[in-house]
Amino acid sequence: MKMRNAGIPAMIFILILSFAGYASPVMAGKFKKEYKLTLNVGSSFYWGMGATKFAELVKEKTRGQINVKPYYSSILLKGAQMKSPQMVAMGVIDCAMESTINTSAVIPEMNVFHLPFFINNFENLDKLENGETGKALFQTMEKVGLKGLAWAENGFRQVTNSKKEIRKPADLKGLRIRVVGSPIFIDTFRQLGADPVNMNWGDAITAFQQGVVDGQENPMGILVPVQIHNYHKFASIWNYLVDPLVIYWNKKQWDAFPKDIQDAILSAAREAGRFEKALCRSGLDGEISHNILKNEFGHTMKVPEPVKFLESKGMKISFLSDEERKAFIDATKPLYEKWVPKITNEIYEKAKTDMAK
Ligand code: X2X
Repeated sequence: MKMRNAGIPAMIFILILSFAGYASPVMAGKFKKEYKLTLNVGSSFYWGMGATKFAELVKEKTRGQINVKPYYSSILLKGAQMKSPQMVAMGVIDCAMESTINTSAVIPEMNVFHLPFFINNFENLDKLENGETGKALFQTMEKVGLKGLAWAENGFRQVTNSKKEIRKPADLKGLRIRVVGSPIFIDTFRQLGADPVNMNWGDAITAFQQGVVDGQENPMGILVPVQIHNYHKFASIWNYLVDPLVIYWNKKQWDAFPKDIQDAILSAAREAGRFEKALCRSGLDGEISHNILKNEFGHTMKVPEPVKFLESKGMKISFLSDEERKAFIDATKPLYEKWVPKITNEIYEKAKTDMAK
């Protein structure tokens, strides 16, 4: 009898808590043992090092309460890199450090970064991420159940191949180029007369080894760690589009975290993003990123000058002149008609405004 009476106030207490939104496992101090983080590359890539850093910082800043475990090389997705945002939105995976390319199947607005020859340099990219465009993109993520925490970077993508130097669109004619399974990439390379083949990154490395494809496109932060010089002799530095990364979390889970935990994870994401960006930009932005790495993170790059490094391995690295780039810009311009509406005019205009600031 006594027991039953005691149960009623307890029930009411729990009900009140749940209506107030507090009845999450968090309340009882029961965080999950492990929060799974997905990313598409291995731990030796700069992006992979960024994910490792994020996990370390989260642990440190939450005083061991939150344990993020990076699952490298899309292992949780069996390599299906384009599925990461879906899986995080569904809560099958807790969080991600993922490329905007791999996010673009769910959030087509992310293709604002992948419009050929639109963004062109680090300065413009930073303006977009820190400006109205970045804000709008994070809002779009929330609509599909993802909480964007911070930007990081894969980088400006450059084309490499085993056959010939590429300086003009005609040089790409007929070349089999591995691209990610994202339609804007297929469109771009078809438009330039190449023969694009879409393939997950996990299969791509074997395809380079076996010569199944003639070429591919990826940023320096991938080309150096994957030792592209072992497969391809030619690289053209054309900065044709950029590939930022976003650190994001399942929104429902995120909203249930107490404020101090959210703040700690956010701060970890920003710091890891800053570190990882500097890794990817080092040797490509004068002394800026070298100094960030040295002064803020006590980190020295093993390969401080990526271009010189690849050249020392026998690659021919071609920098396109403005005029040469113009031929590629003109050739890919017609794609804007199809892709700007998918990105939405609103985001496209915001991006132009941010870059003009
Ligand atoms: O698949 C790629 O090319 C990579 C590793 O750059 C991405 O995940 C977008």
